[in-house]
Amino acid sequence: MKKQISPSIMCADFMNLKECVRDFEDNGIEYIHVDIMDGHFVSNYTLGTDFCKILKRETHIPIDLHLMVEEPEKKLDWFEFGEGDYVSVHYESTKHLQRALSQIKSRGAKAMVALNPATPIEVLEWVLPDIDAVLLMTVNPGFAGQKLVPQCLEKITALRRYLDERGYTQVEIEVDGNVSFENARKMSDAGADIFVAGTSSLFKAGVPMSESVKKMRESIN
Ligand code: S6P
Ligand code: MG
Repeated sequence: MKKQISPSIMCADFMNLKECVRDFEDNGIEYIHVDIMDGHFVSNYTLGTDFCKILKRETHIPIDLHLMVEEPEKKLDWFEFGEGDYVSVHYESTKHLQRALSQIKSRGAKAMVALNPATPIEVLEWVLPDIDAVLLMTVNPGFAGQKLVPQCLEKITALRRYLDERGYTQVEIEVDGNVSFENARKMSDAGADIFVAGTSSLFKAGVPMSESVKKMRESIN
């Protein structure tokens, strides 16, 4: 599977978002990771519905919507997404995971389950037919700038094996949290396919995006 980059736009300079999106386009960025937090599932607020709407008008790059909200199945309709976009819901956030995943698929988007570092991969067993990808959190969700939870590297390897053994070789693995150039290489070797790039890599003041993207591609390929 082709290794892809999904920059976390909550790490961008909000005063220069337009420029940032042009930079993504010029550098062949595959997805834009949009973190949505509700202050309950995680103790923070970030971006919201209007932001997604504007972003979808501004660029052709598909969005990678990461919903860190309670009961996402009741809120999916609030967001604009469709064909080509990825949408992830947390296993820990809903009693109706399968319903949420079907709702995402019915709109033509790719459905992902997100797992916190402490959540076992085995919870995926009965939703495997409903998913296109798994988002493995490699930090506890809520904030940028945290340190990798080290056992998550082994979890990537275990997840790849788990999916392959069950015949789900096409299901991709996305990693999110402290995806530095160094960690990205290890994550890629372990089997990750999509890399959420935040403050640890692409968003460093004074470093041109083209340089960081090149470095990231070298790390993951
Ligand atoms: C965290 C959120 C992430 C962060 C990203 C930041 O809850 O889901 O997408 O924005 O992890 O990257 P970094 O490199 O600062 O950890
Ligand atoms: Mg995220």
